[in-house]
Amino acid sequence: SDPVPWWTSAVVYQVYPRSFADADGDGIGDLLGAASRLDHLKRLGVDVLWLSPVYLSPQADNGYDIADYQVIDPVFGTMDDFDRLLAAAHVRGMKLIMDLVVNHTSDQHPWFIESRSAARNPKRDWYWWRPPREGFAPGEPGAEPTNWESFFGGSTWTLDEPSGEYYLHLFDRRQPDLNWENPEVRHAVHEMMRWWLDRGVDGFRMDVINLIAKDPALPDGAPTGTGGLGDGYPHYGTRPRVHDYLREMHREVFEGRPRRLLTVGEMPGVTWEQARLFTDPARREVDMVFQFEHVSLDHGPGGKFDPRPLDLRDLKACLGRWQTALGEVGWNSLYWNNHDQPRVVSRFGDDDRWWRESATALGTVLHLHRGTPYVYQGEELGMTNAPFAGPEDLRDVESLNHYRQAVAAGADPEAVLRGIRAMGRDNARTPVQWDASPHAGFGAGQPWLPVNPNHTWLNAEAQYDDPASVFNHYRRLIALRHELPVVAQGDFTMLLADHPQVYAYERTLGDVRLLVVANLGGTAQTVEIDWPATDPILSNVDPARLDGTVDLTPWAAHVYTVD
Ligand code: ISL
Repeated sequence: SDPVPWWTSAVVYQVYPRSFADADGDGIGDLLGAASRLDHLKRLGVDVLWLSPVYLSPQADNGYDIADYQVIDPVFGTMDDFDRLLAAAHVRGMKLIMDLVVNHTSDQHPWFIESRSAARNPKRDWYWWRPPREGFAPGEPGAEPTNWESFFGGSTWTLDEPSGEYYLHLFDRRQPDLNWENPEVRHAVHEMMRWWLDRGVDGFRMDVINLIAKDPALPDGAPTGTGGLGDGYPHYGTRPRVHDYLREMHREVFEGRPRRLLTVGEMPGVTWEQARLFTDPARREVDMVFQFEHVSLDHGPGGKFDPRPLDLRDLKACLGRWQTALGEVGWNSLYWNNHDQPRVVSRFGDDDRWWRESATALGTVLHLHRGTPYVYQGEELGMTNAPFAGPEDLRDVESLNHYRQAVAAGADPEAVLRGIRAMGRDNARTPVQWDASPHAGFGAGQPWLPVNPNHTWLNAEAQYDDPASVFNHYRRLIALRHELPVVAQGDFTMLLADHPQVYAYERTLGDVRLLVVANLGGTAQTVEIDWPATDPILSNVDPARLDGTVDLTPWAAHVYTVD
């Protein structure tokens, strides 16, 4: 059987290029900017860089709407710049994985332009085209072929006037869904993927890859209560065919390559039972998945923009279940943040009084689970949510659509904004805070999204030489995974599952035991743990000896080992 794959002891760092570093001063981050900051990643000690989309794109969804998979968008640079970044990563011993967005393309992709050009066009069937619902005229309210609600609000169908037919888009109307039933589509995608691998990239993060297989019957979904729309998920989310598509992709793209590549499938709504199938190495589908359960626990009855406080017991039950489920077979990815999620220190931590303590405690808890940790740019600095004053400060298509639709439906604009301030994706997308200068060292031009005013004290430069900084704590966590096989490979056991404020677990590998105890709250706690008396090997506050009990100051996190 396969030896233990390299990525079980690796840490991945996500670069969202638009917001990472801007070399040419146009206010938008770019490839040469990213290349200029690689030593930051090296210093942190990460193994892999995941690059969010840099392909040619009208940028309706910041590059998740692709108009050409084999061209770099001028806003990010050139293919030469890309090759330079890739070489610069490789020279530093880091791998680089690309974002693969193939559930949909941009409506400006030549494939869609052709597909739309005529009902008899050979590429018509590369996308999902349907006539109006039986008995309805094109454009009439209710004429959409199904009642599905888009991820970004409204119907998933947009009418193309000239042909009188509708096309499907699970996301924005400028992101039409590809028809994976059509083998020509699959072959075109495989060919494009091989082209990138031949160029030297080390794998792919696959955008919403569990949504590519639609039930061709396209049945209506159960009503969601919003504007007569319904939940189409059962008819496009994790359908049986997606396993066939991924196995085929593995065979056509990955098999027989000399290097062991990394594949991670982003999978909204995936259950642990399904994730075990996707990541069972014997099935040859993907190496790991991004699941969404733990980042949905604070969604209220009105969805993500109606947040409620997290109950820590729910979080422990959720992550513990995933640890167990993918313990023997399969593999977990571990994340708090990405470009779609609010900043974790503001969301599950305390970005005011206990900013440093809560950022490092949350990092500790996540990183020492079994799985591959993902660090989203700025998380290693403890970057916080942004203070958006009004809708004019927002840039994200999801937040803007939501604001427009909710206010049009009669919601109180200030209440809508509160939800967006807490949960909106722009929180993750403010420029990385490199230093205290006016644009935080991001670049010379006015950034496309304002830098967070707290960059005057919260920035990389202020943290490099401070041993207690969030950055240096993340550096130690990453080093621990590299150094201790028990972190990479050990079994996982949750402790104190019912405690409302303390997150504790044990990892074991042979005789080696590792214990993580973290107080995820602002009041002191004392807990009893049946373990040999010992001092911590890593702490985010003054080390606390464990001797039958351990005293935890607010947001304290301690790591112990015995062997
Ligand atoms: O962020 C979300 C919040 O509500 C999700 O619905 C998100 O859109 C979903 O996780 C899929 O995300 C991915 O595909 C989208 C893109 O907008 C996201 O940035 C990307 O990560 C469409 O390509």
